[in-house]
Parts: sequence; structure tokens; C-alpha cells
Amino acid sequence: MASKSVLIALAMVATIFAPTMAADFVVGDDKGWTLNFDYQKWAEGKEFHVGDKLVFNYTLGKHNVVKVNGTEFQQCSAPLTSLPLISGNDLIQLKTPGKKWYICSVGSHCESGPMKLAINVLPEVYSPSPAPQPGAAYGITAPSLMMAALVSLVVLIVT
Ligand SMILES: [Cu+2]
Repeated sequence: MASKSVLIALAMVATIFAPTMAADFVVGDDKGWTLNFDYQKWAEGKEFHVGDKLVFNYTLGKHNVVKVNGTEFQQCSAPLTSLPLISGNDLIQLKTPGKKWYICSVGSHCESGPMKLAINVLPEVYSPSPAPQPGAAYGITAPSLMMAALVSLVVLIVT
């Protein structure tokens, strides 16, 4: 009984204290990663941040996802050194800010699709305050608050 309550409390605390509002972007939404879709238009007006994830959905074997640089993007040429993602449900975590380019290197999909996506990744957002928090202070207060919340929750549930 008690262990179940602790698990529930932990889940609640984890939800409350999730440090950022990371988002998952399904590329192409319900169309997925496919031919005859305007990925530049799809990316327009969206804000991508460090910590967000891109999800490329496609039928296994039909397409792939290759991270390229700006020149390779323009020329639709995938470098031999980069391994394409091929799972059909490829997750890419945006780890650094700046411009990112992705193409499909199957056949001429990049040119004809055009299966190419360029995005600009913005720095990570710390919520709720837009001002950067001193890391140390944040690191000390958050865990103690978390413990207090956890303990009170467990006490409430168990008793
Ligand atoms: Cu393709």
C-alpha cells in the first residue's frame, strides 16, 4: 500500500518539477516525413528550442533522415560520414542552438519531394522566469523543495 502511494507521489513531484517545457514536434504533423510536403512552410512560425525533440514518422524502408550542413542541404547531398536514421520513427533531440538541416537521402527525394527541413534552434527556455537563474541557487533550492513536497505528499497519502 505504502509503496504505491510513494510511487504516485514521486510521479506527481516529477511532473511538478519538470525543469523545462520541452516539446515534441512531429515533422509534417499527421502527414509525417514524406514526398510532396512543404517542410519549410511547416517549420514557419514554430519555435524550436534546445531540449525539444523532432519526430520523423514514415514507412520503414521508404525514407530516411540525415543531418547535413547548410551546403549539403542546398545541394541535397548527404555526407558519407553521417549515418542516416532509418527506424521510421526517428527521434532527434535538439541539443544545441543554431541552424539545423535534415534531408531524406533516398533516391532523389531531397530534390523532388522536397524532403528537406531547415530549422533554427533557440536556446533552452527556463520557465517561468525569462531571466537566467543562477544555476547554483536553483540547484540547492529545487531538491529541498522537492523533498518537502514529497514528504508531505507521502504523509498525506499514507496516514
Ligand atoms: Cu524520402
